[in-house]
Amino acid sequence: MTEGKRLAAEKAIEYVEDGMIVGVGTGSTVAYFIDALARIKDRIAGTVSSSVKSTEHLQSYGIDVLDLNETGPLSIYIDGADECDPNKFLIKGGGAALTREKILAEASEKFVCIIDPSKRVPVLGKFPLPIEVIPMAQSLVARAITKIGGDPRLREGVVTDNGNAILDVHGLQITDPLALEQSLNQIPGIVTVGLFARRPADIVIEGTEPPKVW
Ligand code: ABF
Repeated sequence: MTEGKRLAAEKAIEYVEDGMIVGVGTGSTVAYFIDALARIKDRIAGTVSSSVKSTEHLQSYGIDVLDLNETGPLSIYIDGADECDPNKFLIKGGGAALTREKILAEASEKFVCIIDPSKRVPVLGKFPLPIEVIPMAQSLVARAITKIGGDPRLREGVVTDNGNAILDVHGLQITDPLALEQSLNQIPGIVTVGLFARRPADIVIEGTEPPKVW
């Protein structure tokens, strides 16, 4: 599993061009990418990070972490996923960084998703769907999720970088990821839904030997 993550992460370096400001996701696959990025850090103009964890990792190498409000749109965003379907629709949020990850994906021209092969699924939903919620709305959102057949469970002991909570929703049949993302987005109290269908990945790199790019 980790070999697959490393292979995908190292292949993603090929998409980093001189002078780029690179959007950087979160998770163990991205950690391999940050390690590889450090080896070419003098070629890039800096990064924008999706979490405190990635920021600390980048800064440990002396890589500049910039403010998205200063950089404007990004050429490239590199991030992992928990699940990826044939349409490059993703479930993300296992790392509790889904809100800033979705912001960076939105801001980026090219979203390159790096995964080990185990993340590829025919249909999304085996991985419980992470949803970031405003703490006061935890119960309200949980009731709404239950009404649509989901089994929402609070991710104990986790507060996101934005000070919010995470509900992990089990048991959803996600036959139409785009429709589900759009309907959940309407529920007051939901900050971010861990479905990336409105803005899917542009390129997927699977950590096989050699890596599969599609
Ligand atoms: C983050 O990385 C999350 O969105 C996703 O849940 C997680 C995948 O973690 P890993 O790369 O450690 O499998 O982008």
